[in-house]
Amino acid sequence: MKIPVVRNILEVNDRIADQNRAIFESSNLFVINLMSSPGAGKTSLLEKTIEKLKDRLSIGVIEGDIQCSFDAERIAKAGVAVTQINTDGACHLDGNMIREAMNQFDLSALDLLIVENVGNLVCPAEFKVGENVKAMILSVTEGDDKPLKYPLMFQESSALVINKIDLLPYVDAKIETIRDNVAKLNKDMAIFEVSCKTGEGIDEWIAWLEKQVDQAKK
Ligand SMILES: Nc1nc2c(ncn2[C@@H]2O[C@H](COP(=O)(O)OP(=O)(O)O)[C@@H](O)[C@H]2O)c(=O)[nH]1
Ligand SMILES: [Mg+2]
Repeated sequence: MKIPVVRNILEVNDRIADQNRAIFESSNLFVINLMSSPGAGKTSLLEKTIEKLKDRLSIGVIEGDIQCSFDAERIAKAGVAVTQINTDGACHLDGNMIREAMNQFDLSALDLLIVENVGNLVCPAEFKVGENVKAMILSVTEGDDKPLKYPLMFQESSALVINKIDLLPYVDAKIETIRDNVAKLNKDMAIFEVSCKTGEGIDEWIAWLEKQVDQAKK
């Protein structure tokens, strides 16, 4: 009995996400859905991304959290429009929540909308929200086996940002092992090695993101 119910929820969500997608497209707006486990560095990467891109692109951010608005406050400080969604216990964002939040922006004035999903390496990968692409972060402190343990997110995402490389000397994770494991799941994944702390590797990520936005606008 439960399986059809789950499938139903995903189908309804897909329909709403497709409607969101159509609205974003009519506003000529590129949307990225950023996912990771809690603490991998989503908000830190957003802060760096905003710093580098806000003079070139008009950026909006939707922050998803179970509760509180700490991340939205950090993003507001970075100087772009932000809306917070509190999921009240739900472990992912869905199309409906995004529909509510996107109405808070003047979408036609934006070039890039970044959705920071709820910190979770499983559920967010199952729910489309109307994004052009999904991207994810894995920090080196989480271990190099995570692609094989949580394959769906790695399969669904177009880009992987390996964060906290400044900590590599202190952890057992190996970048090569992460890359080998990802290659077994998603050969097309763009992979970036970065440190949001030192700024290393951020420019390559920015170049990829800018290219995605440009290509979508053509
Ligand atoms: N050493 C180090 N710490 C980082 C890096 N990126 C983020 N952090 C720290 O990791 C913690 C979680 O980061 P945050 O951006 O809030 O992660 P989120 O929960 O995925 O949004 C914070 O204390 C950050 O300062 C990094 O590249 N290196
Ligand atoms: Mg965050």
